[in-house]
Amino acid sequence: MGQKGCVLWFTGLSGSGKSTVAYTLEHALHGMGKKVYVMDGDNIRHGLNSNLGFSAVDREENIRRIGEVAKLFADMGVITLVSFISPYRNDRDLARSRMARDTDFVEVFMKIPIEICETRDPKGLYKAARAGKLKGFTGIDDPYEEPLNAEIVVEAKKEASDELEAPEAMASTILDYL
Ligand code: GGZ
Repeated sequence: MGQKGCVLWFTGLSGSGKSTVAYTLEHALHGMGKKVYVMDGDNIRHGLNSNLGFSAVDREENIRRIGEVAKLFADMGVITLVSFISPYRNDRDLARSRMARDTDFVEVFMKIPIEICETRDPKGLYKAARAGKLKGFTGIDDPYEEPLNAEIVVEAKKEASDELEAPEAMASTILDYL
């Protein structure tokens, strides 16, 4: 019997750690001999979706295409980790509804306060958004609709000293669920 595919759909603000946790999880699953793939901005927004920006319409189309590709991967038996802000509840629900009947769709909400995401700000995007140089940035002047029924909610640790261990700890919480 081949492996059964599924979709783990990470959603959360820029800087919430979606891709970091997804790649940590990929590494762990790979070590267990699983077929696993991460879809994120680097391999999708630069390729398949390079004609899309960040308007509401483009974000919707971005997520729609990603959902369709994730479905194909899952149909092939791949554990598919999807890492995009995916700010609209309706778009995430639509992706979920498109999966085959026997495909598990696990929504993982990276519930990290914007203050923490903003402190990380590796690309200086929050800073630019606060300065009004970048318009329509999620969480600043563009909406993020929190999931109401995510299968997994990942929250930030209170102590700063836990910061380093966080991705591994978060990934293992998700592994336990799986
Ligand atoms: C949000 C933006 C924007 C705007 C560029 N709003 O931290 P990053 O850089 O690597 O992650 C963000 C990424 C978001 O792309 P997604 O495809 O995940 O978004 S969505 O699901 O809403 O379609 C950020 C960068 O692109 N970025 N402009 N205006 N994030």
